[in-house]
Amino acid sequence: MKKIITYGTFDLFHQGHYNILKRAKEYGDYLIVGVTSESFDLERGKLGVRDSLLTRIENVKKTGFADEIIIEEFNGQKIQDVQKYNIDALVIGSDWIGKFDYLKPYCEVVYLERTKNISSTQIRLQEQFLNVGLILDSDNDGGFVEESKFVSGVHIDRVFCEDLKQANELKQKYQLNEAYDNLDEFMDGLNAVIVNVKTKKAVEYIKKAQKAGKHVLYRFFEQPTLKQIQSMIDTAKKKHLLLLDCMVPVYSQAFNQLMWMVECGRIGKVIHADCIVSNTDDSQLNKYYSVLYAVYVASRICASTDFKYTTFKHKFSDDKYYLRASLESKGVLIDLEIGEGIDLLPNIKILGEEGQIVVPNDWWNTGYFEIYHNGNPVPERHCYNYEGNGMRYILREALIMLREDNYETTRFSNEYAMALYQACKNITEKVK
Ligand code: C2G
Repeated sequence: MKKIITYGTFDLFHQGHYNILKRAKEYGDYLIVGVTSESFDLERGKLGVRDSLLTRIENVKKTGFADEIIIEEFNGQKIQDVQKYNIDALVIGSDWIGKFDYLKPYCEVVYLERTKNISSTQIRLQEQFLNVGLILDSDNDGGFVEESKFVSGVHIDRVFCEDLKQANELKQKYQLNEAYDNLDEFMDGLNAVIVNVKTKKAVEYIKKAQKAGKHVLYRFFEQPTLKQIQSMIDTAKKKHLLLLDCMVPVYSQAFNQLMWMVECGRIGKVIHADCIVSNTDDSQLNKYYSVLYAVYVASRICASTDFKYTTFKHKFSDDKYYLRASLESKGVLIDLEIGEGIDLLPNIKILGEEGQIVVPNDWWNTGYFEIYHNGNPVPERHCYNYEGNGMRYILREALIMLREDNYETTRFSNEYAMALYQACKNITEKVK
């Protein structure tokens, strides 16, 4: 009996998938189909997958070609599968030519012509598409252009800058289609705008974009007034527009898995946490996010935004300071240390009754953490393949929200956001 194996995500099942399964089955007597798990797709950078694993399996099953369906969960599994299931040939579409030649010592590797003019990406694009413009005031795009390339359905088309010369330089640098210094012309034809400006003008840009009916993703550098934020939220609600603060940890898979482990009691009841953030020129953070990220961590660990505070600030100069805040809520004490313009060694340590979690280095952009269980000096190591600077996860969230006609993300509701902004204000104002 000739045993064949083939793999795929099989998202939004289409004719191309049907054809390859049919031909793979015809190539032998027994066909095993490996369907990719959600975490494996995330890890290999396939972020736009729409259907659940069960739906994708169900669709493969319905074709009647698969004698057996397995789940592909990690890199290198193909070698294990070929040996485990005694496979004679791997059959896969021609878009993978050469990529699986490493399996040739184990089985025959066959690349079959891909079905033309159809793909899951194409179907996704027809359904939801964000044509985005960038508003910048420096040569730093926050990584959005590079990150958008990983999210099908998001296209960054153009850039606006008050200074046309700089706009043109940015257009060149990021290989965009157009450069503008006129905001109305810039917004014409876009459905979303990313505001990544360092000055207080950010709020003005967001308001203008909302007035023109655009969805807005923003990165602040300094906190606007709570009244300004509330007014932006109200407009977004009224006009059914997205308004997303680009807070990486809110959307990062690795960071959320870490917090879910805390929530489900992996280290017992939490007693204390240290969270250190450092914002220097070369870090991706800024004054706004270093405080906000730290407070966000505190709110996740305590499951509360209602804190008692004590704060301490040491100023090195006008733009360099060491800020320390102790926040207490629900019997949990969180010590935040924030270095603005100075180097601190960033990390998070969470102490529970039954163990500790340690996230070394730039925890807001991490894929790695350790869990120490009481009495065991060897940590449980968790490693997630976290790629890029996290913005791709925010762009993906924006698409999902639009698709579901949902203008308030459950991960970061307006009420929750306002409470955090208030907490940030409390900390920074107390120590002015
Ligand atoms: N395919 C095809 N024609 C298309 C689209 C897809 O023949 N128009 C084939 C692909 O070449 C692949 C299979 O259908 O053999 C599944 O495609 P995807 O769902 O896109 O999965 P893919 O990302 O190619 O994963 O480990 C996973 C595998 O490497 C393949």
